[in-house]
Amino acid sequence: MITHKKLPNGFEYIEVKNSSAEAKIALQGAHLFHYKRVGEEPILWLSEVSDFEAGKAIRGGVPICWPWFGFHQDRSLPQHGFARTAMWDCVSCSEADEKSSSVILRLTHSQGSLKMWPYLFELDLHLTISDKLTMELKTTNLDRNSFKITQALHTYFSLSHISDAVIKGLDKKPYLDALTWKKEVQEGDITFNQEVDRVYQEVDGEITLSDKNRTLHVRNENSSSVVVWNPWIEKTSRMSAMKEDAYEHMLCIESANAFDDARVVKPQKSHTLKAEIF
Ligand code: TA6
Repeated sequence: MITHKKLPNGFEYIEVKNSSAEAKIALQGAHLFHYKRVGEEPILWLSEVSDFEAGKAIRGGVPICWPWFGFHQDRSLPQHGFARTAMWDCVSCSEADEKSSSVILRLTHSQGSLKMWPYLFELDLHLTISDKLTMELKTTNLDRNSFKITQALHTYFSLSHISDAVIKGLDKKPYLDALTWKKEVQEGDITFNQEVDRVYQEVDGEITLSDKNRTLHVRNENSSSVVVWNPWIEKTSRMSAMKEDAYEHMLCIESANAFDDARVVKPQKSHTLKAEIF
């Protein structure tokens, strides 16, 4: 069952329920803020103090960072682009069968977007909700000129506890440490006992995230970069819409086209960043 809903403040979202999973997606930012398989704890982390307000990004779930990841040269422009606070249109909602539902949301250029980024575009997020979560972010260039994008499906995973978390699949991968801006190489599995903010490059295989209760798999397509982020204690205390212990139960593993993995999209051409979580 797929239902359009509104919070008391008018904030709109789509609720999906089928026999394998449930999900909630805000029209603002095409922001998936809840995904849970039947009989399991939620897979996505959502801040208990997140905003659900026009113009403010939801803290948690899967924010869409587009058409730039991170800071823009012009610091007056929003970190992680404008797509996550823009209003998207619902193009289609359908149920393949009782186990799988599909939702497609679309963002196109506007007067507001052209002031920040001078290109004509169409951006679709296609979500397939079943016992596997599939996210396909398709950028189509409607402009006469090519444009370059960086982007991320900025997924916040929910954890039993950060001290239980182990990431596998990035051994020997180069990464840019965003805390020092130095290039490093990963040795072995990733575990957490301090702030981590890294952009892994040359990623070409499956990644797993294990905690006390489960192992999740992340598989990306048309992407060779993955961001791993946990703000730990001090950064969490400076973050918006996060309780001081939030870092203990969230970890971001972001399917990206970031830094060296930026993509140029030619006129009338498309690029689709795909992530599967299962
Ligand atoms: O993806 C990691 C990161 O770039 C961190 O540096 C941190 O800033 C995080 O994103 C959250 O950014 P936000 O703009 O949502 O507060």
